[in-house]
Amino acid sequence: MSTSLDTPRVTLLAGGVGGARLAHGFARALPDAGARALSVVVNVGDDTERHGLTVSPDLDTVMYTLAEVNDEHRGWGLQGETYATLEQLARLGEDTWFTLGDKDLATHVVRTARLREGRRLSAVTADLAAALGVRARLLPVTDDRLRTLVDTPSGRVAFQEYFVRRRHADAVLGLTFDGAESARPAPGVLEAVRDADLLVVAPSNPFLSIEPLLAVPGVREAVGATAARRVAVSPIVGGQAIKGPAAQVLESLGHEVSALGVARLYAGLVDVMCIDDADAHLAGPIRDLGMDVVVTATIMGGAEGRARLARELLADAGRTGA
Ligand code: FO1
Repeated sequence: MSTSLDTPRVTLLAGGVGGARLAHGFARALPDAGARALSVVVNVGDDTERHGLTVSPDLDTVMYTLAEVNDEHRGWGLQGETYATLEQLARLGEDTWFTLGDKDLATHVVRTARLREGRRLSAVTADLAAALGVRARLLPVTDDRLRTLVDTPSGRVAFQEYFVRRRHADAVLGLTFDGAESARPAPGVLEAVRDADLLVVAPSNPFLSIEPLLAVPGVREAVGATAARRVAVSPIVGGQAIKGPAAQVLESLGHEVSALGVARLYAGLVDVMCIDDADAHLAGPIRDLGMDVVVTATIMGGAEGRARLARELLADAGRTGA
């Protein structure tokens, strides 16, 4: 393991908002949060096509948050958006249940144009992130097509149909990561996992955001093989999801809705569970699963709360010599 504690290498496995906020925390906490120090491997199972454009919501949420141009209130999209294009699209008969702002649309136009020129999603993402001033390395988990499909009581639907159009109100009976079996990790993904000193599973939805990442052949194995200290941050605090449908999804799929339920999912994959102070009483049962436990404030409010959580995780890794 490459270990210099002044310049630890951090790799974060991330979905949307929770992953983006913790990535922002590390970008602030690391002495030099450039591409060598911070890599964020991002889910693409939520990607969708709207109005002929390829939209990568989780990549964009992480990118905009790291660039500090995101809409903090919603967690996704850009600050100061306007919706003239969407209004006109509606007038022209398009279905506009997926809210795309005027400035956000520019990202999708550029991404789609470059993909059509034959460039890879990872290369296009790197260019977009650099253009917005993001210094960390932003990596889609794969350049290949991977789409999460959700089985609901009324049938199988595409991810954004479930999440946005149906407001994640359906019970989730099962998930398919379409394309995962034949997907290859994007360039840099396996290396980022292998070469990390600290590997963090973000407080993202374990089933909707993290599973599709791990479903790409080679990624779970790389997490298993890395010498990094591996930490998962619970997205469940006090029996509730910090954001989004994590609680309903855990329940629908028969898991306990608690930080302990999350720890059971990640047992064997990570060395440490990071849980909120509100769940301190679960530390014992989580340790019994064979994991170390970090108990701290995990609800990341503003930039300082995110950086504090990141520093706490770095300190834990430092204490254990990672
Ligand atoms: N989330 C919503 O709840 N409603 C939307 O209309 C919506 C549009 C949208 C557009 C671009 C983008 O990057 C994200 C967007 N999101 C929207 C968020 C997104 O659906 C979810 O955050 C993720 O896919 C779940 O991680």
